[in-house]
Amino acid sequence: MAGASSKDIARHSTKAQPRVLLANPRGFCAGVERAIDTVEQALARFGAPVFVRRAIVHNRVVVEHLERKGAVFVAEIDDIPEGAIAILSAHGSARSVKIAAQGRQLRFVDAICPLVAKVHAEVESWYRSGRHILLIGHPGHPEIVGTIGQVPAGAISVITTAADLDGIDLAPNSSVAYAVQTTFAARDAQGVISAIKHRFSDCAGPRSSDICYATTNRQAAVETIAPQCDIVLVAGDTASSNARRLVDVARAAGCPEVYLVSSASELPSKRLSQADTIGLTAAASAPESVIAAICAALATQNRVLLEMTGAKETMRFKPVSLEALERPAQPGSLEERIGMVRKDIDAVLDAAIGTSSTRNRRLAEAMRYACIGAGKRFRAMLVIAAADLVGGSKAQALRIGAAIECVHAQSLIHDDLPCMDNDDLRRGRPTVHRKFDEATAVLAGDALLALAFEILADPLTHPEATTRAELVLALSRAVGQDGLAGGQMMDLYPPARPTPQELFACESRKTGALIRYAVQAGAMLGQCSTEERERLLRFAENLGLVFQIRDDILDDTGDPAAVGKALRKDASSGRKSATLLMGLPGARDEADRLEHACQEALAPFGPKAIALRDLARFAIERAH
Ligand code: GRG
Repeated sequence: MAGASSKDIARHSTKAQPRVLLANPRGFCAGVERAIDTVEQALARFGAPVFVRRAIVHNRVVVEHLERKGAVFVAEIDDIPEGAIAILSAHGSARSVKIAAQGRQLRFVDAICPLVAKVHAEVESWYRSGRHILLIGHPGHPEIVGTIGQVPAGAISVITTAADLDGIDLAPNSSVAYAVQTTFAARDAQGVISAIKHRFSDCAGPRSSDICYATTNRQAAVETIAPQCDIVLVAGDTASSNARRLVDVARAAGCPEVYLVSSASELPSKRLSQADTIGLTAAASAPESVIAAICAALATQNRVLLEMTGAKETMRFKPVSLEALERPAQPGSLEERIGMVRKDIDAVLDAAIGTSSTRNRRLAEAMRYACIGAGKRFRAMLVIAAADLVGGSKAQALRIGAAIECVHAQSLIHDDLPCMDNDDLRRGRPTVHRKFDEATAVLAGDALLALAFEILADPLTHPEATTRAELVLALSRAVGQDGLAGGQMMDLYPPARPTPQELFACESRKTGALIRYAVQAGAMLGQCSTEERERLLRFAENLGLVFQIRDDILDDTGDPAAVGKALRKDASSGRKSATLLMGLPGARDEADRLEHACQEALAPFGPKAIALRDLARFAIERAH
């Protein structure tokens, strides 16, 4: 705390009502929100305990809140039981930490702030280009320890002030680069960077500042209010570097008395009661609950709370994927089989899109983005399982599966367009029109649809022209007026009060048609009796409906991070879904009934139908 005097406070005592100036922005940043969300999502999906190496963010209130939910905070990887679920903190971790986590067979994800990850990438690239790195930061801080740990020992020297350069034993013509701790004081960093540039003529630096937007904005905001304040309160933890920097900045800007408080119970009540103007800011790791409690305490002193204007923050980071926390697939399990099929399907699609230099690169890129590397590959799995049941060729089934995935990708691209569902996120990443643009999205969809038919009509898919023609004919029907396009129209323009039958007629086309086609096409590759073919079609009809009802249930109850797209849209958009029409319990009962019908249709096939049976179970149990 800086030396304050009651005289200073008296300077403002003529004002009518004592004030609190609320610095803006303050509190949580996008990286902190993402890290906390990672722990909470992991707890919600996998249950306690979820181990976290080090404080996920430097705030005791946050840590205790997560502990109550079942998070266990540990100092080192060795403190975590083998095979457990673990999360690495937002400050970033040295490579050796990840190697240790792999050694203990942990299922772990890294909640590193993407802006710290950017510094890691810069440091690594400068190391590779032969530069010595001067890292401006506070020695021993976890972010600095993590950044140093990206490159071999000795490749980085940490400095905090310009004077520290005196201890660096490098000739002035050495090739160097500098990086900065993301929570360093912006003004202090400038001085050190100038000194580095003055000393070394060959000095590289980051293209944009390493100091993060949240640090910069919070420091600027407190700097603006501090000169008008008798006291500045910084909500935050003593372990938090960005909190301590806010204290430094407030003091440097002329506030005589600055307090770092981790909760309302630490407020210096007596000093506050003597102050006219109090400033309040909060570190990027300080939760809103603490800020609100401090405001409430200040409001009881008959103070007027004034919200100051400041930079608007719109930064949001993609959630950390929790896929790595899933239990490793057991050999021969559905998950393992899906994993293998995914690689094969991606390879067929990649080759089919091709790399011809005479074609439009952007179009090919958008096509690849839409159909490779994501998606459950449920429909492709169905073709392979159905073909296997009737003794068909796996290679042929794979090509048909790839063709179906092209149509599926096209339907998702178009479904996401602003003229339809207007979605920004699909499969956990920006939709095609968001990543590229609308025209590219429409054309990528068109080209994928054409590619689907090209794959089917290619003799590589089937040597018999009649089978190829049947495959093409059946797919045309599955996508046209009686299939996806017709079903989508029914979905977009439903009757005012649809009956469940009308809803199922829509879903049977929109979603069911492609699922039916997958089973039908797989069955075309081998031998089966008419009765068996009918059973397979009955299975597929019920499966298509289960799949869509599960989709409706997920829209109502699912986890958007797991599903990878915006949820709860059905109710707000007025879309008629199974849960809306039948209620959640009714939709669940209907899905159970349909799954039972699926299993019944397969019963006479016995163990041969295990793969199809697994897929029906998956359709009803899936969380994404
Ligand atoms: C194909 C000519 C043609 C037109 C398309 C836009 C449209 C017309 C139809 C919409 C079809 C649609 C998006 C139906 C929803 C089907 C559904 C449940 C999709 C989600 O499938 P998943 O969960 O997705 O298998 P992943 O990402 O795992 O592949």
